[in-house]
Amino acid sequence: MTDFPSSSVLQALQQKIRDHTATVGVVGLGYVGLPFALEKAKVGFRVLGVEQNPARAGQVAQGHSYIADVSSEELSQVVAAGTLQATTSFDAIAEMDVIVICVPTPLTRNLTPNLTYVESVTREIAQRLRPGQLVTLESTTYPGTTDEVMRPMLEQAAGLKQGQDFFLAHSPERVDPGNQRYTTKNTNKVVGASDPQSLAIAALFYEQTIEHVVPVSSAKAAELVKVFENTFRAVNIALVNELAMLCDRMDLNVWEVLDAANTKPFGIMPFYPGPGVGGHCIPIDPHYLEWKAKELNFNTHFIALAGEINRKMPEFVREKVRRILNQLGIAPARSNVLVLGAAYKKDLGDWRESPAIAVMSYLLEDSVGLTYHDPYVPEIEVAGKTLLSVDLTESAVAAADLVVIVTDHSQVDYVRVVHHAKAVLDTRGITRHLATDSEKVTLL
Ligand code: SAJ
Repeated sequence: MTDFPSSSVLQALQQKIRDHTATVGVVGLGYVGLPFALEKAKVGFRVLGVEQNPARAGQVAQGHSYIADVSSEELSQVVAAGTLQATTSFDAIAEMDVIVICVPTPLTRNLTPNLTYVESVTREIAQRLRPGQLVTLESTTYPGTTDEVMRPMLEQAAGLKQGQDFFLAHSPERVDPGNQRYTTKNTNKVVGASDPQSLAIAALFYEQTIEHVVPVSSAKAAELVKVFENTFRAVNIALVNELAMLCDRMDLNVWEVLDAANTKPFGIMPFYPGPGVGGHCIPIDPHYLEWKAKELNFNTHFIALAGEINRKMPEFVREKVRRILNQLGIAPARSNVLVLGAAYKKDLGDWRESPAIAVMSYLLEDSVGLTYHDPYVPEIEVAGKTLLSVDLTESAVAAADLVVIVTDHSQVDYVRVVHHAKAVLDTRGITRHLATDSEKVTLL
């Protein structure tokens, strides 16, 4: 357990955290905030979610979950018990002993950080900040945000001092949407703060519901840990995407090469090519680090290159579609193409930043007769058009000149799809180990 230097403010907060009588505010009830709020409520903290979207706040108040990894049954239990409430107002911020910020950190159109959510929330908190509160930022951002952006706003508006009157830390979220094995509770949690009191109290707070907390020496270090983690993924995914494009020129099967490379018992980690990189993390977070590095006159070449390669993949898929249609003797404008998958990755329904949307937009540009099926995504917007997911029937598959697998949802029967299809482009390699009519299938 963490011991503290004597300070009544600190000791009072320490006690409330230890006996779970602290009131916890969670700002932003999305795929990070809602699971977090639920875990804190389940151990008895009184949790108040501040959610800008009134519909979402209403759904939480009804105990209805809109996040796949949060069960409505568990949510309604804590709502009924009164340990979790939701509001759209910041008025109750002053009542909160701990305030956890889980708001989006998107990019602007020219790939620079957009901290408007973080700044506006910090402004609301600063107006109500009082001695004895702990504020932690979970949103992924560039190193320096907590100390250089949030701290001055909080200290100046409230006339309070970090580490003495209030406490401030950064603890990056590590949610892997859809991951059944690693959850908010058992995923190691990094915590950093720029004064020892804030670090100690923040570590104690996270230790109440997370099995292993990893303290680091500053908020900046914690911010960099997270953007490094996502940069690691972006760069490795880009490496295999580039390999896929090279194998295409060398007439080699990139899946065979990767499957064989991954038999090496040490020193390698599996990554696979795909139609592009989606979600609200991997295509975005590394550019926060790139932007900060540029401020220090430092070029992060890997990040720029990885982003460039990953953003190229939807067009590579378009090229493969054109090539296959050409081999079939069908002009794109006279073709029917069925795209399987709209979500950015398998077994979930999130299609934000999904490469499937970029692929479908290219196919519409080529005047392809486009339909799509995604069991998790009933409707999408592509290039200003609303498309509805079609039922995955044998006739729908047979009617297509080409079926393009873009998201490899587990519940789809790919053997049946290939059996009834005329031709298949598999951008996820999902059919490579299945007993299918392989001469119909082109792998990315
Ligand atoms: N992808 C590939 N090839 C791969 C792996 C992924 O093309 O080998 C694609 C996916 O299809 C998806 C995108 O990249 O479109 C991102 O996939 P992801 O597996 O990184 O998943 P995210 O973005 O939902 O969640 C990630 C977390 N996932 C993992 O670590 C496995 C983790 O990086 C972060 O906790 C999370 O982002 C976040 O919130 O930052």
